Amino acid sequence: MAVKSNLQVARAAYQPKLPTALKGNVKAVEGAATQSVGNQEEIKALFPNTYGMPVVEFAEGTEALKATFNVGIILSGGQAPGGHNVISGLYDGVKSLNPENKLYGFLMGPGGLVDHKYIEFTDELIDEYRNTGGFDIIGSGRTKLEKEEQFEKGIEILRALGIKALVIIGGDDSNTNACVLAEYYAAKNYGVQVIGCPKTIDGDLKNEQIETSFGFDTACKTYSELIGNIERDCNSARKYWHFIKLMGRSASHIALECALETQPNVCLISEEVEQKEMSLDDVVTYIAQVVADRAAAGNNFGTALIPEGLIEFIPAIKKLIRELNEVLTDPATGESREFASAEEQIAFVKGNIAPENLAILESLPADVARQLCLDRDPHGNVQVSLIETEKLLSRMVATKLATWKKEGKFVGKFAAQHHFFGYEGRCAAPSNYDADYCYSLGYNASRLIACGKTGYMSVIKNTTAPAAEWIAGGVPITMMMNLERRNGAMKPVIRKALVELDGAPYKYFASHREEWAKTTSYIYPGPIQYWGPSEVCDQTTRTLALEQAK
Ligand code: FBP
Repeated sequence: MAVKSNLQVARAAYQPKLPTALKGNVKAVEGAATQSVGNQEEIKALFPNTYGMPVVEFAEGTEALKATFNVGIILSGGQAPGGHNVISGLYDGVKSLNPENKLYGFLMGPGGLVDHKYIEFTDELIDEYRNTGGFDIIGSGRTKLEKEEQFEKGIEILRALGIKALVIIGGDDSNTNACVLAEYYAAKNYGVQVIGCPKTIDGDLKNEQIETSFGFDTACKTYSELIGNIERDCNSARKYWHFIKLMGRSASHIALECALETQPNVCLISEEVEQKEMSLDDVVTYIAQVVADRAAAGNNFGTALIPEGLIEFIPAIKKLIRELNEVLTDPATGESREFASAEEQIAFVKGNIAPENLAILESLPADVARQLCLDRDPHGNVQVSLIETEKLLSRMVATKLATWKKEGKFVGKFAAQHHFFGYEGRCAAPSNYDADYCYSLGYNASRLIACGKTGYMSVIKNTTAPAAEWIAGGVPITMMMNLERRNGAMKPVIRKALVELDGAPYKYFASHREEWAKTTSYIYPGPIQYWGPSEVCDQTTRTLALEQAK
C-alpha cells in the first residue's frame, strides 16, 4: 500500500453526500419524448434505436431495486478531478443492488476495451482511491471508439466477463462515441447497455440538462489559488506583468471562472474575440493599452489571463485551421494522412492550402505556424496546449509598447513572466463539490443500468442547492446532438458549450473588467478547503452560481 500524507488519510474517510432521491428505494419517473438540439431528422435516422427517449428522473420508490449484473467502466480523454469518485460511487451502487455484482475497469482508456485489458475492482482497491484526484486507478487514453471492428472486439470481452453495461466517462467527443456504441449494440440486440458520464475540466460539456462537467470546479479552484498567489507576488514586487495561459481547449470557461475568482487586470475571452472579429493585432493592442494605462498611473505590473484556445477563435486563424484540418485528412479513408517527417507534413500543407490562408500561416510566428500544421489529437483537435500563446502575446505586446514608447504613447516599463496552468489542476484532489457530484454521478449510473437504460448520460441537477436536494436522473445523449462539419464531413456530435456572451457569468465579468484593468482589485482565493464552514468548503464555481441565479 502506498504511503499517504495525513491529509490523504483524513480525506479517504470523507463520505461523499448523495441526493436524497438516490438513497433507499428508487423509482424512475419518465418525461416526454425528446428531440435532438438540431438536425432532428438526420439524427433520428442515424440513431433509430436510441433517438427520442424520455428524460428520466429518480424519485423515492416503494420497492427496493435489486439487479444482478456485471458492469465495465472506461475513463476517456483528459484527466479531471473526481474520476475516482465516479468509480467508487458506481462500485457502491452496483454492490448495493447485489453484493455478487462485479465492476471491471478497462485499462488506459477506450483502447482497453478493444485490447481486452482490464482489472476487477475490489473493496481494497476502491478504498485506496476514494476522494483522490487523478485517473491512475485504471488510467485514461484518447483512443477513439468509432469503428465497427472496435465495437465487435469490445463485445467479445464484455460477453466473456458477463458485462451487461458499460459506463464511459468522457467529454463531448467520448460521449458522442458512447452514444454511437449504445446505438450499435442496441441495433445488434447484443444486450449491452452504454451509459455516459459528463467529464472535462474545460467545462464545455453542459446544456439545459447538464449543469457542469465534473472536474471544472476543482481545476478552476486550483488555478485560482495559483493565480491569486501570483497576483499577490505581482502586487508585492510591482515590477512584472504575468501572462498566464489557462487550459480549456476551445471554450474560455476556465479563464472566465478564474477571472471571476481572482479579478485580474486582463482576461481574454476567445468567444468575444471571435464575435468582434478581432485580429491578432487587435488583441495585442487591447492588452498593450491596459499595460500603458496602468503604467501611466505608475503601475508597471499586472496579471493577464489567456485562454488556451484563443488562437483558434481569431477568425482568420480559425479559417486557416479549418482548411488545414481538411488538407490533413485523407478523403479516401477519412483518417489523418501519414507523413514521413514533420518537415514533409509542413511542406505538403503549404503546397495545398489557399493563397490567403498561406499568407496568414506565414504571418504567424514560426513556432505557432509549425504547431498548427502538425498532428491533431485522435479526435481531430489542434493540440493547443502545445502552443505558447502566453509568450506569443507578451512578445507582441512588448514590440507594440516599444513602438509606442518612440511615439511618446507609453511612458513606463514592461517586463513579463509566463505561466501555463493546465496539468497542475487536472489531477488535484477533488473539492467537496466534485467529490459529492462525482460520487452521485457514479451511483446514479448504477440506477440507470438497473432500470435498463442505454444511450443515456448520468446527470445530477440543482447542484447549487445542498446535496440532499440534488436531482438525479438520465438524459438521452441523442437529445444533445446535432450535425457538425468535422474533417471535411458532416458528423453527429454533442454540441460543445462555449461561453455565452449574453450569459450571466460573462456579463458580470464584462461589467467589471474596466475597473479591474485600472485598479488593483485582486482577490486571493487561497487553497481548496475540505473542512470548515459550508460557505467556504461547499461553494460552487462562480460560473454555476451566476448561471443558476437566473
Ligand atoms: P478532455 O476534453 O478530454 O477532458 O481534455 C481537456 C484538456 O485538459 C484540455 O484542456 C487540453 O487542451 C487537453 O486536454 C490536453 O490534452 P493532453 O492531455 O492530451 O495533453
